[in-house]
Amino acid sequence: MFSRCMAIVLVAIFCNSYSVANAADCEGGKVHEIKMLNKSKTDPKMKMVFEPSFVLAAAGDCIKFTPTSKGHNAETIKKMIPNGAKKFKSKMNKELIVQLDVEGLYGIKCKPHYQMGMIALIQVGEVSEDVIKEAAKVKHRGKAKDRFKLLFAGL
Ligand SMILES: [Cu+2]
Repeated sequence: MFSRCMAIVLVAIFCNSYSVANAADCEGGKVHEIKMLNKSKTDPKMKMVFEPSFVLAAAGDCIKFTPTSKGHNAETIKKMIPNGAKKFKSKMNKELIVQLDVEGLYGIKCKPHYQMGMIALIQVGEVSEDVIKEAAKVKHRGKAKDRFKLLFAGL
């Protein structure tokens, strides 16, 4: 009886995680996880971060935003999204899986902590110098400014 219950529990866990991974219909694309954190795991002095804050993905890959810490969301930044791509926005403290089909650069922010520098950059596919220049031109406030500068310097 015990083992039968265990089996049911295991199947339930398996089915649950399977359906979550399947929820975005990633269709064979790779899933890249970005954690939303109060404190960086690699540099504890860094507060309010997406980790990793830069992701290189292929067209059709999915990004999974995980609310590891509470009090965060993830949403696209105006003018930092490729032409023809859909903007997206997660609810506070909720996981969001998005499939990115359009190549280019996506700027991401956490609404409550944008000024504190809680931003991320996602590159999908190859991007031209012009695309990088356009995205790098977007003005930012507070710590978001410095963190974007660092991310663009790495492209
Ligand atoms: Cu946040």
